[in-house]
Amino acid sequence: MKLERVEIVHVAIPLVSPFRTSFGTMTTKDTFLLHVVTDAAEGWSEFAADPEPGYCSEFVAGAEIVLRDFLLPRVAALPVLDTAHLAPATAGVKGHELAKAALETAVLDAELRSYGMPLATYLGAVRERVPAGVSVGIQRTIAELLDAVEGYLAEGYVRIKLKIEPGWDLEPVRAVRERFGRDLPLQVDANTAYTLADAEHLRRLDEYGLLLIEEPLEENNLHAHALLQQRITTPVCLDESLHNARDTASAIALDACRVVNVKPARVGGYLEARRVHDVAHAHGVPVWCGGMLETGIGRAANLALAALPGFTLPGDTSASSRYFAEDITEPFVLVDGHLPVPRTPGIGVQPLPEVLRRFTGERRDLYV
Ligand code: OSB
Ligand code: MG
Repeated sequence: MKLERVEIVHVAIPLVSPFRTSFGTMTTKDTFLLHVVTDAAEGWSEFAADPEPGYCSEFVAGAEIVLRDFLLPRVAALPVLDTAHLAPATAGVKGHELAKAALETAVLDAELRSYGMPLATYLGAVRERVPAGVSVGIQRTIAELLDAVEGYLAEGYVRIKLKIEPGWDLEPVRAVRERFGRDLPLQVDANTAYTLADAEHLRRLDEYGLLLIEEPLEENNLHAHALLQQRITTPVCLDESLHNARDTASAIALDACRVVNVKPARVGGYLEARRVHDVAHAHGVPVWCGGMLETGIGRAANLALAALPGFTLPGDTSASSRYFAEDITEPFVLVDGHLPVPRTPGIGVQPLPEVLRRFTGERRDLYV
């Protein structure tokens, strides 16, 4: 393939309800889409992070500069454009996995469309549909939390994840268990809000039979997570701390995690995400697909990944309506607690032009 044009399309889409985590509150999905035009086909992707570096060090304005000044010039210099060459070509740019993932995914979408191959087929998917979990933000009161969880369960979600932070942990977990029972698949996500000094406190979650506790301690501190895992029986799951397959191998070897959250954006794209899956699966460590409140563009590709054999736990791959009154693609709709894996070429979806126009701020060519 030959690269002809790369365009950044800013989008701002209101969330149906504010999403509060230990690192902040989101009310709008405010990011950019990457639109890649080649001589063979076009591709789309979505930058997964936010305007502020609260979840990770990357952010919208920074990623644009990284793409424009460091990633695209290296990719444009390749004699042939194909997806497998992107990571080696951009390895000299340290970090910036989310920006790299956006570029790689848009090129992969174009490449697969040129072959007529769905992303699910390319990745090695073994499922036609994937079970949907839902990530429930920190609420103002326990009563509001119980209402929110009740609503999601009525819609059919098969697993609940509660966002937690110091002061909002034991109480909400106890209340949800009391109301919905021991059998509800339930897990928590702290987004790095605790320290090892909280180990005895976190141990009190053990009695609630949680599937896992996600990223309880500071990012990249595998040693501390391993020490915590020695003191609690709830399986530790890592999100922010795993940036590639090598980190995943180290974390498993150290017993710093017994479950892996795979977010393609966080590890630089779907090729590395598949390697993360492979490493964990080879060790018998269950994986599940995380989310970043994606629009239909990011969601479609995540669903393809979540159909791989090692994804044995429901992911944060919820329906479009959990996030948006109107998505920028055909919406993903929950059927019997599952979402369908797209089976048309590439990521399988495209922005709906009329809807995209309404949610688009600035459009800018990065490369012509
Ligand atoms: O830590 O998994 C996380 C959303 C934004 C940033 C980080 C996280 C999340 C979620 C929501 O938990 C997952 C989703 O529904 O997309
Ligand atoms: Mg997380």
